[in-house]
Amino acid sequence: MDMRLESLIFYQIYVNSFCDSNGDGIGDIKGVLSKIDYLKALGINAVWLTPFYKSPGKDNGYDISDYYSLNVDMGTTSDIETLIKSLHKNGIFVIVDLVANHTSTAHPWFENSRQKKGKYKDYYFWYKTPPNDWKSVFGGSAWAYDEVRNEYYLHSFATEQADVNWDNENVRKEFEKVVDFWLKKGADGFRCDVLDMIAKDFEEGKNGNGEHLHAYIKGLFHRKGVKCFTVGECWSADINLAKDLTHPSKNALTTLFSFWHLCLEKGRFAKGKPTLYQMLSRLSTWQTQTLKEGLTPTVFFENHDLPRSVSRFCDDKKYRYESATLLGAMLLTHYGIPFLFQGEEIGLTNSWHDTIDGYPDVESVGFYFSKKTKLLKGERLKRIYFGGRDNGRRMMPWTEKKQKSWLAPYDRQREINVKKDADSQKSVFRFYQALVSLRKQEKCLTQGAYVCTRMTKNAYVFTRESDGEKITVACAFEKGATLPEIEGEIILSNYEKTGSRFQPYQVVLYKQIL
Ligand code: TEU
Ligand code: CA
Repeated sequence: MDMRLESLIFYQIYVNSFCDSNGDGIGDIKGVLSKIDYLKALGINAVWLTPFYKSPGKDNGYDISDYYSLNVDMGTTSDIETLIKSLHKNGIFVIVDLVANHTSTAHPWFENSRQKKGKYKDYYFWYKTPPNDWKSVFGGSAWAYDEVRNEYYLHSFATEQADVNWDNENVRKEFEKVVDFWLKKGADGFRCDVLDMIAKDFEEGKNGNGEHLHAYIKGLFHRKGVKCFTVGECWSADINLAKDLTHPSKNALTTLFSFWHLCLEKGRFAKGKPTLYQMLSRLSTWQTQTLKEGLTPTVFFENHDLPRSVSRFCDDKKYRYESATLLGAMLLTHYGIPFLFQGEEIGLTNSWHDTIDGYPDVESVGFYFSKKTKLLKGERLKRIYFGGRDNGRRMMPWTEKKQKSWLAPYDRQREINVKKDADSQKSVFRFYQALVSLRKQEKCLTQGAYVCTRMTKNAYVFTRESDGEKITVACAFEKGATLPEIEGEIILSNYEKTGSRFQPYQVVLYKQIL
């Protein structure tokens, strides 16, 4: 298997909603197994599987009650072993989710801890009274009272997700065991959930990014005999943190997810829509900064926590095909490791639902009820429709037929589904296929220098160059743009005709032998 960093093209599988093999309405491991041909047709060579571990499901599997076994809905240990083997056989590298900042309160560690049993006593953060006013990401105080122990514990997310105490050596050892276990099962690495939050600094009032962060990560992944790919989810990452955690000399992470280019509003439910220009100009700055520092960045626009990029940054009605293919080109021609998210390759859009029942995510529900007196119902639903996490979590629409599902299906499933896309003249999937194969073929796209030559309110142009070859990627935003002549032969475009006047969301790739 070709495991060189620069050749990786990831596809994130939200297992709960990718493919349901037994018709119970929940995606599962056997479902993923049945879609390997689809992944191969797309051409990706690595997958990230979201949590499939035992969990009460208060935060869709990110509240784990046993790191070593599968949730019954997901399948069995033998299913995951078979899946990893089959993916490997097909040349696909596999990373699994490692949720190390918190466990479910249903985890036996928490049960033992609330009873102050043995070594578990200090596995979590316990206080007689809350020591600060930290807030939970999902709303309200981050401190909850536990009757059994008669103390408060920290939960940065849902009340049922208690933060574990990484300052405790035994906790660190527990996670080393978890890492070893999944590597032994064949996983090639980990996507590490909110990894910047594992090191707290109570004195400085920082619920994350504490002074021991680097040491904890290095201790976890750079032990004797451990060698794996790691990507840390770090919402707080700036270039300094990225340097500290992902520079090869630092022996910490392979790469991280920085959200700077995606955090353009004041919170996910804020009013208004960011522009493609805002997003891409930050992406461009991040490219230049990371390249200069010798880091390997990730490139992504969607995941299971984000709304659909076509709806968020572009036009999901009149120009849906053009928008989706333009974003695809941005994903696959930049420097770094691209992470595609399921459904992005067919241009899935946000989904409208008339009641909050259509958006059961804990974060959306929290927003909906907490703003009851401040915003009208229609406005609250509109905000959730634009920014909510359920947009990425609905069952992958393989055909127009709506199946039984744990979450209401995409509202436009009849119009946007895998089969329809394949049958269509303008197939987003086929454009992605072309991009993926181009990325595999053209060394300059993976290893070449990145130079931004134009970034205006209406257009973006950049080049990738190495070994006497240059690819120029030019695109226009929502209004179209007139661009100066670009040298080279056109190798890909999402419009039939290309002149100096670019149409809305037009993207063109030019290749030049120098
Ligand atoms: O996400 C981290 C996280 O903080 C996001 O959920 C986001 O910042 C939040 O929605 C703010 O608007 C990870 C997982 O990807 C997510 O699914 C989990 O809910 C969360 O951690 C807790 O494990
Ligand atoms: Ca199922």
